[in-house]
Amino acid sequence: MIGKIIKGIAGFYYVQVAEAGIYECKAKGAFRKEKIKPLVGDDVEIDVISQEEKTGNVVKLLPRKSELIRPAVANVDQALLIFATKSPEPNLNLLDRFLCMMEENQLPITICFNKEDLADEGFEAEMRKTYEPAGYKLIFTSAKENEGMELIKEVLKGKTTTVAGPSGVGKSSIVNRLTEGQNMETGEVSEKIGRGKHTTRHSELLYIGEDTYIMDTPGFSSLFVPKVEPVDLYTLFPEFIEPAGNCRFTGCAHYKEPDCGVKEALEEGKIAQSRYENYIQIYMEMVDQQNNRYR
Ligand SMILES: Nc1nc2c(ncn2[C@@H]2O[C@H](COP(=O)(O)OP(=O)(O)OP(=O)(O)O)[C@@H](O)[C@H]2O)c(=O)[nH]1
Ligand SMILES: [Mg+2]
Ligand SMILES: [Zn+2]
Repeated sequence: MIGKIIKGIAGFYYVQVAEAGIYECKAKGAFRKEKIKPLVGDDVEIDVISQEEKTGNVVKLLPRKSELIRPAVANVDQALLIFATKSPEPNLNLLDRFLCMMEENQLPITICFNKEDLADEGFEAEMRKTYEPAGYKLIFTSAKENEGMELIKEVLKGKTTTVAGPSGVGKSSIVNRLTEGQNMETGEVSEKIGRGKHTTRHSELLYIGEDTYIMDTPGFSSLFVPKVEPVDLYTLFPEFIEPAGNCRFTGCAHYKEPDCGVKEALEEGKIAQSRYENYIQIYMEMVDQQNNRYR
């Protein structure tokens, strides 16, 4: 039988088979030897062990349309990147790194700022000014007050979407609003550390409506660095690409070079200051890492 992994916990994979329901499966020995770890979202072939107890073995992994390492999910069509307007304070450097990672994986992205009920005046306008030039769709929501859920539903319709974002921003709270009933655990934001208590520990695929699925994922916030070469980093910042065509030097790092189209766009306000600064910071890290490699 063919099914989809909707959850993986402690060596067990929960496989949804269309009409038949959910089977608790282990990955079979031979299959494990290939060292490919099944991911939530994977389409798999299973052998049923017991029809009564709904148990089986995962025996084959079907080809993946897409895969992400963090969060570890397969076959998603797009990402919903969720940050909070406050509590935890949005870290735009981290946000830009998430965006780079999604761009690298060629996943369409929508940015959602949740906890709109806590937002400072002017926050929305500032974020629109920062991220709309890159072509990202922005949604402002409050899971608490059930605001903006229709906007999210529009984006999700007919697709499989993974949520991503730091802990405590309200990913599970939003997923709960969208799924009504199949409740995900949510956790208080710790007063002391200002982030969630990592309540979501396993990714889970949930059904929302016809052909429409969402994956709730655990929050994470380590500062990952893209895999591209430093000279290509700007290609992960969509609004840098056109201006970079005006740079005098090929291989321009858009840093100290004269006659740089990206810096001109920055001065003209077509690129946001924070986007440029985060680009430079990530660029420097990548160069440092490369130097360390050859040392
Ligand atoms: N004020 C306010 N609080 C919210 C909102 N959405 C969620 N919260 C609260 O924020 C806290 C964290 O929410 P979760 O949904 O658990 O956050 P998460 O992103 O799933 O966190 P992890 O699972 O740790 O990654 C909970 O106390 C929620 O009640 C909102 O729109 N406004
Ligand atoms: Mg959660
Ligand atoms: Zn340049």
